[in-house]
Amino acid sequence: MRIVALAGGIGGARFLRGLRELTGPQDEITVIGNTGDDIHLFGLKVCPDLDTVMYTLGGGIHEEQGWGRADETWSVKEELKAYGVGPEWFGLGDRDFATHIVRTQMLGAGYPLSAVTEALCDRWQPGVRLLPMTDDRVETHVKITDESGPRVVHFQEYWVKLHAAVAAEAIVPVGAETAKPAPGVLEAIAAADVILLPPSNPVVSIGTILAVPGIRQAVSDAAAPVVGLSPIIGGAPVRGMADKVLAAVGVEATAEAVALHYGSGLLDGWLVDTADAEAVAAVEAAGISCRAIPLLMTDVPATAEMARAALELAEQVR
Ligand code: GDP
Ligand code: FO1
Ligand code: CA
Repeated sequence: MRIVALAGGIGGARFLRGLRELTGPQDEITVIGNTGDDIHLFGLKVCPDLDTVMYTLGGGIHEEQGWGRADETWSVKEELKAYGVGPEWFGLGDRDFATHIVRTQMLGAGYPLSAVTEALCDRWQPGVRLLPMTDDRVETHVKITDESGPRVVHFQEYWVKLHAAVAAEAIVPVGAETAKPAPGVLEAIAAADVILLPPSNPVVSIGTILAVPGIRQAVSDAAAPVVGLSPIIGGAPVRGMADKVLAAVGVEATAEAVALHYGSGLLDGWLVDTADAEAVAAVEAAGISCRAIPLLMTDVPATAEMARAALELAEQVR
């Protein structure tokens, strides 16, 4: 089976680990990764969501943290601090730095991000084909108003430095409007037997991928059923601050509202947690097949069970 998944960082990566567990060598999983979180720091290109997927599936992730490398050390960060060179609020460890150095060197030599990602994955062997949504530069920015007045900050500054503590007034995927899908993205979507939307952030992960011209259309035009899993359980994100960026696009942080935000034009099926079973009828009334199952990714077997339910729902709506 040819499976395509659109993915952000932690939620996407953990779901993919369950999906990979469930599937076999005869299945082909193509992951279209969000690059709107990318940031240039210390002259290096950092791709948090691609790296989170690559490290998680490749066995190099810091499990508890969900991002960055296991067994990390911080000498470079300390040395940069001694020079007074920041930002200090973004934690790049020594092992992680090597990834960004290799990536930046290859980009500088003229390789597109998709080729660089493939080269990095040669080492990590994630067991999926990981494609960036685009080879073009896209950076999500967030409009806020704080004591210094109205301003726009990079998504990482909003998320990591400001902890999304101020309201997000607008989310702007800068560069998305002129970006082209990376090679293989539209082809994979068109050839898919099933398209999955993991429990990733609907605005700054999946929303950004869908904002690349051609991708949303390709997903809704695809012959394959499209099934999503709610990142919201019981009216709150399981982890992180997705409610803040949902508010910026006028969407309530509920499993039902996120389904309606994607809409029946995009989604054929939607899985909500058993805690949100009362949302099933409303989602189905909107023309999206819906089931309630446990959606907490507590371990790989529980996550594989979620993936199994998503593929089963895809069969039912096909
Ligand atoms: P990020 O890029 O690291 O923020 O990761 P994603 O965009 O892929 O996913 C973030 C979303 O994953 C958050 O909104 C969380 O609510 C959701 N999430 C994290 N863990 C779980 C889980 O165990 N179950 C569900 N349903 N959602 C989860
Ligand atoms: N998230 C944090 O909350 N603090 C950090 O210092 C941090 C560093 C970091 C370094 C590399 C990387 O790939 C990811 C990193 N993240 C960090 C996670 C990343 O910023 C995610 O994009 C956000 O958590 C939300 O998507
Ligand atoms: Ca992200």
